Amino acid sequence: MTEKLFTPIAFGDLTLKNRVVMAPLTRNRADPEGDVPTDLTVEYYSQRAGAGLIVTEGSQISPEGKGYAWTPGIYSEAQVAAWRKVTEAVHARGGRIAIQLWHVGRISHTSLLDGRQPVAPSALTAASRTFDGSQFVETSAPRALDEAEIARVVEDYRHAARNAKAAGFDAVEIHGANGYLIDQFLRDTSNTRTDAYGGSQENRVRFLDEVVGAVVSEMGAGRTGIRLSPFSNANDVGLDSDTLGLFSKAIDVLNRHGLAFLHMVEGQTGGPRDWPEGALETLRGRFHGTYIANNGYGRDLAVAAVASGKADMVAFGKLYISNPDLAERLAAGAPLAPLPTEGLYGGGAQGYTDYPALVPAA
Ligand code: 8OZ
Repeated sequence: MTEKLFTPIAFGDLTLKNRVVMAPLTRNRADPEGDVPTDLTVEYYSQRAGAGLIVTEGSQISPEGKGYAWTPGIYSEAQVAAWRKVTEAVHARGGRIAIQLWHVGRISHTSLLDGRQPVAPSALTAASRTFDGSQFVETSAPRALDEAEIARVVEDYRHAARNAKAAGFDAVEIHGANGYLIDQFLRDTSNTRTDAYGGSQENRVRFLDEVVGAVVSEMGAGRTGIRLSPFSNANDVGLDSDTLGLFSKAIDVLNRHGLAFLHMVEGQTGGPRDWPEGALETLRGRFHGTYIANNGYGRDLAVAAVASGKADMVAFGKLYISNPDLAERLAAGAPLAPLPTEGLYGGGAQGYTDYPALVPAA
C-alpha cells in the first residue's frame, strides 16, 4: 500500500507528485559578486527534484533585506537569469519549486548593508547574531521604518514576486517566520509603533496584509504561500502577549487573499515541537488552504500526520541536506544518511552537492 504522504496533491494552481516538501535551507553559497546563485546551486536543487515541492533558501527581496553573508537575492536581472537555470533544471527532472521571499529586518549588520543600519518596525535591537562572512557578530541596532518606506518595502516584495515569475518559479513562499521583518511587525515584543502599523492586532497584521496583496498581484493566490512560526522565539523575537489571537488574525488575512498554502514551523524553530494545548489545531483549522507541517519530522511522524489529516504535506529540512533523494528514500523505506555536522553554511561543493543518491540519477 502506498502511504498518502507519497501520493500526488493538487491545490491552488499547483499539481505536485507527492506530499514531501524540501524545507527552505540557508546554505550561504551565492556568488558574492551580486549575490547570484551559481551552477552549484543549479546542481544542488536539481538533485532534490524528487520532492513534491522544493522551497528554496530565503532569498532577499532587496539589498536592504539581506542579513547574512552569501545569501542569494531575487531583485536583480542577473539573479533572475541565474535562478532561471535552477527552475529549468528542476523542471527537467519533473520537480516543482517555490522561491522563499525574505527580508530580514533587524537581523542584520551594517557591514552587510554598505554601512547602513538595518531597518525594522521599531528601533529595538534583537539579542541575536548573524554571520558577516568571517565571523559571527551581534546584530546592529536597527532604525524604525517610516510609513513612506513601508510602502516602498511592499513594492520591493511586489518587484521580487514579478522576478520570481520571470525566473520560472512555480510558486513563492513569503518568509513570515523566525523573527524576520514580517514576524517583527506582527508581534508586540518587536513592534511598538503608534501609527497604523502598530498597537492593535489589526494594525500589526497590516504590513503582512499589504505584502501578501502585493505578492499575490504578481504570482496569483494559487501560487503563493507563507511560512509562519507563531510559537517560536527564533532570533530573539519574543512571544507575543496573545499568540493565538494575533496569529488567528494573521490567518484571516491569508484566507482573505485566498493563499494556497500555509507552511508552519511547529514549536521552537529547530527545537522542541511544543505549543499550548489545542493552539496549533485551532490555527490549522482556521486556515482554508493547504497545510504544510514542519519541524523535526521523521518518516513515521510524517506518514501518520498526512494519513490522519493533521497535515496535507510535510516539509523536511536537515534531512534534505544529506539525502538529496529523500522523498524516494522515504517512499522506499530505505535507510537515510545521517544528519550533516559540517558544511552547512558557506563553502563549495563539499557538504552541498556531494551527498550521493541511493540510486544514481539516469
Ligand atoms: C539559518 C541560518 C541563517 C538563516 C531562518 C532563514 O531561520 C533562516 C536562517 C537559518 O528562517
